[in-house]
Amino acid sequence: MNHRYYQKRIRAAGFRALLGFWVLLIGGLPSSALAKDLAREGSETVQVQLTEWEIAMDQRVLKAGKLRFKAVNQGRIDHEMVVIQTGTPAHAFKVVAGKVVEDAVGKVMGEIEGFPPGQTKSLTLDLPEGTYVLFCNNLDQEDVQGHYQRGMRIAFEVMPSQ
Ligand SMILES: [Cu+2]
Repeated sequence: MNHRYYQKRIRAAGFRALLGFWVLLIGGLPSSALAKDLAREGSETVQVQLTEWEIAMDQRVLKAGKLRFKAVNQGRIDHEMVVIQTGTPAHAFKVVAGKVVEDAVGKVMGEIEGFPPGQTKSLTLDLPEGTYVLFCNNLDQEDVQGHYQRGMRIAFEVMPSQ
């Protein structure tokens, strides 16, 4: 009787160890997936900082392909981020009533709609070789000058991926 009791205890312990192994294995999966994601992010992410009245990028010569623009609003008011492919210099865009006429300037590749201070938004774009401008086209109520005119614009270049 005593002997059978210990056999049961041993089997239960073995089962618990096996269960623990599976919990570890399954629990370990998301973190390795996250690590892979972080590694991928590191090679393709462009950091963008939006403030009054300036836009900064951590890299301005990029490689063609999928690029993740991670924009942080470090200002005190809402800002947006528009990416346009254009041959026009960043300061020379056509502006009507405080706003850039986007279609007249080049090809809009994508945008992050206006978002509040303190927030971070991401946008992934598949960009071909070319010259680009990243800008904010917000115009505050009852203001004559838009954010673009106040300086929220920056040029960057996309090189062939070779
Ligand atoms: Cu802005």
